[in-house]
Amino acid sequence: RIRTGGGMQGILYASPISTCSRRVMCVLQEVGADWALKPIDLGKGQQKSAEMLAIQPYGKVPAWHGADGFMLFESRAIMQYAAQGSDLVPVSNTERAIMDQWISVEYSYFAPDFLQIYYMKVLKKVSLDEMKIQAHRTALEKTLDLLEGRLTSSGLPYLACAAFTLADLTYMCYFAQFGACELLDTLDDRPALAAWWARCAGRPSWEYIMANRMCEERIAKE
Ligand SMILES: N[C@@H](CCC(=O)N[C@@H](CS)C(=O)NCC(=O)O)C(=O)O
Repeated sequence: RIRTGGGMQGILYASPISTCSRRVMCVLQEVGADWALKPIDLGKGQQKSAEMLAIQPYGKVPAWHGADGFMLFESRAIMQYAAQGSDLVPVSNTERAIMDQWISVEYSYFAPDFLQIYYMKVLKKVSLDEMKIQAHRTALEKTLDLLEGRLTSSGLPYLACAAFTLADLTYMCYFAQFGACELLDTLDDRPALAAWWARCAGRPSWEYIMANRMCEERIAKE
């Protein structure tokens, strides 16, 4: 099988500092896509403009508009679309199934608990309630234990297989906020997960999308 990927060309409507946007920007960098950024200022409500609603009916970021006219919203769908045929998706059926399992865990269990903490501690769009934070933290720790257990029992550096895949990538935008969410101590007694996160965060794709120069270089010309 020939591994392709990277042939994508288009514009990503995104907020460079939003978690879901970072998921997609990281994939686009990983596969070497030819992409431009249309920055959407969430604080100014630009995600609710008529132009945005035409491409993302919920008025959220990110959304993809390909040079071929293909449009797509939902960060995980864009992530999967961009990664097709690339090294981010294992060729083996079982490895791919394990990748899908951890992506589903992220979406179904990890993100719902993590985001409640993030909304309270960082975005402040939900009023701070320490009891609720504790409950979400306890629930989140179950998933952190499962991730730690997976890495430890497999002896692998990444979640699905020996290579970095979407299973790892999909969590990165949230782990990057662990400091701001006062969750970094959860890694103290989970050494395999801490090492995994250091490995992921050191990827050139991630360092690039987190760097200030990224916006200047990627901004779409009007
Ligand atoms: N499930 C969606 C979530 C999109 C989402 O909630 N985006 C946030 C930024 S991470 C947003 O646009 N918030 C602004 C708003 O809701 O008005 C995805 O994965 O794309």
